[in-house]
Amino acid sequence: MPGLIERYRDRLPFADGDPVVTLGEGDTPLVHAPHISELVDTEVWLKLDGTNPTGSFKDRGMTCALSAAVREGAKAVICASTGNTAASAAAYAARADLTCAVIVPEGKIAAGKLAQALMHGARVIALRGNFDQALTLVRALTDRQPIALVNSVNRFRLEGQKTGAFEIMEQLDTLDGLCIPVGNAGNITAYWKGFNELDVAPRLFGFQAEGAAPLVLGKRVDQPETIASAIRIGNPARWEEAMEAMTASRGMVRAVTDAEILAAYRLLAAREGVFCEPASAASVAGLLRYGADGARRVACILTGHGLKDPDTALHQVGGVIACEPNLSAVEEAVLG
Ligand code: AN7
Repeated sequence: MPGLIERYRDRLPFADGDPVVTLGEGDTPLVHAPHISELVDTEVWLKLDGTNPTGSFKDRGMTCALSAAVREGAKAVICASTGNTAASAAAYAARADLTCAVIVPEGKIAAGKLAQALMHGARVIALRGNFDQALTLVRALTDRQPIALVNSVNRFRLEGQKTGAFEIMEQLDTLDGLCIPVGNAGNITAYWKGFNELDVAPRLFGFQAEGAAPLVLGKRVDQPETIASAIRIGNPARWEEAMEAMTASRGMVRAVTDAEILAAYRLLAAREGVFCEPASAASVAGLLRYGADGARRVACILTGHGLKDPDTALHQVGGVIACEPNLSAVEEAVLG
């Protein structure tokens, strides 16, 4: 399957012959979730966007952001990130032979994402501050330096991410509701754009972590906290657009606790066979807590892969069973 720009060129701001930086992103599985469907008495589908090349939905936007950067003659790109954007920017920059710097909150990003950004050759800067401070600083820096900003304030990111809506509607004829985690609020804004372009209007149910829920509270959170490090964001860049999308679609933005996020995270892995990261599980946690509100067919966006953060996973589950290398010991270990 070709990458997103080639597949959707007629709906993306790229002409034939423009440079394309791709890793074959998109075309991710949309799978039915029988167990969760039964729990909420609604038909529930899971969009496995963690199966993108670098393990998150960010690749949809990054193919467009990096392709546009190359077209504009940029030599370097930069982003602030809670993890996934950094890994994705680093990979696509490596592919395009551009220099990349990423600014992440010190000690608050998952091991898998640090490993990716470093392996792809990015300059990784650990800020003694949070994501919101990092984003403010990179915005100021890119005003001074000729470096392309590839956070979702970059419009090409949203153009790429709207393709998630296209893919869902190619597979399902109708959709009543979309459950989606909200951090910097770029993805929910992009989905709404995608649905609008198709003339469909599922209700958008956005979910934030309780300790990082500025849209729910209606005010900035100066010290956001949540186990879901990807959405540990207190001042979303796409605040107004996201609120408009939820209002226009007759949706809602609501909060889920870390305990609810972790319960959904375990349930998805143990009952549906889907290992996503904690932030992604916020979409399912919200659906389980608040119900589908009359929507009969719902899709949950599972934005990132569980392998990003093995530390959080290993804290959630029982340990391994040590065993001597002989048959009776193995038999006992296996049968319990
Ligand atoms: C798995 O990587 O902000 O509401 O710097 O990694 O569009 O911000 C990540 C966000 C949801 C929220 N799920 O999306 C970053 C970053 C996962 C994420 C979100 C993120 P937005």
